[in-house]
Amino acid sequence: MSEQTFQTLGEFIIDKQDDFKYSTGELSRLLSAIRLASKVVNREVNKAGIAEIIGHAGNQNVQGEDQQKLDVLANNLFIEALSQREVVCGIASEESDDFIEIKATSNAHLNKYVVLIDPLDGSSNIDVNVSVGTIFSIYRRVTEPGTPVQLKDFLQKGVKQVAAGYVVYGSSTMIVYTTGNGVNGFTLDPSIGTYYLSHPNMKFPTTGKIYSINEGNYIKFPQGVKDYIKYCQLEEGDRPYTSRYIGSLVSDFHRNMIKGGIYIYPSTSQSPKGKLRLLYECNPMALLAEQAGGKASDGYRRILEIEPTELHQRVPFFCGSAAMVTKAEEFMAKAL
Ligand code: AHM
Ligand code: MG
Repeated sequence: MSEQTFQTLGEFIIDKQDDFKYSTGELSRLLSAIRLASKVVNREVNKAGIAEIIGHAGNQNVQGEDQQKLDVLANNLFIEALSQREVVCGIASEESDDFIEIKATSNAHLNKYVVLIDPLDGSSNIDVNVSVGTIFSIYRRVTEPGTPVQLKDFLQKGVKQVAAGYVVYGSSTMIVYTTGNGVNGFTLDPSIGTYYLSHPNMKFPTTGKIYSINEGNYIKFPQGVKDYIKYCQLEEGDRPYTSRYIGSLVSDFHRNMIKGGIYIYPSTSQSPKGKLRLLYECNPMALLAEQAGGKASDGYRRILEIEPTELHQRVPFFCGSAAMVTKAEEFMAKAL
């Protein structure tokens, strides 16, 4: 197939602009900023081994976890790209304690959007050459354009997202996103730095045979999760299922969306709220899952309906093929 028959991400964004209900071209500019920053991060991730930039930056993020140099770099690159398009009024990042206000430079552009981002998720995988990802979530601000952005602009339910997506820096680099009209995936041709539409209208198979969970924590899991794991392992019908856990949410989600499967990061006896962050990780993945015909829950409730109360809030996360998530929820309810 000649390259002319492929649609580039840039063309796709412009083509789909009119499908978007606000249709002002602003969201297109925002997505273009993410596209550009992802290419720079991709370059840095790819040369991490040789550039000797692997390692800890020496400070910790707000959750008290070690922050790696590439996290800092990716954070800065995305913030810089998003700040320059006259569209975004505020950015909140998993790597920063508080949100950042971006001031509009002219009245013509009273920046309307807030972006929440996990710039480099799964970064503990970098020094062993395993895939990492960027996750982003976009909302329209709820406060008046032209006034300082406020916390409440960020603390919106996931159902209010106008777009969400991820970049997976894997054996090939892909950007996968939704603006509420299905999910599309684009693969980067690194030789010319262009993303091409490679996975149009992505859909989770309604059920699957893969379960992804850090089983090493089994002893700390709630009874419902333990029972569901035992169900996955039982020799009956199409079971036992296959266990696959990369430890990189974006990659585990991406594989499960293509092959059919469930990802679970439950509460544990040590971390009753689980590990993953509602605003930077779970909401964007939940919107993608639902837009692809899948399902996302905290074991009992729809993720997208949860009212956020703080920026770095954590939540248990069950996400993937709809029938599998429903089955896991049944086990959770039974064990109550
Ligand atoms: P991070 O944001 O600090 O990188 O943590 C999120 C990651 C997910 O990508 C992954 O699924 C999970 O943490 C793995 O955690 P664990 O090592 O506890 O299984
Ligand atoms: Mg993360």
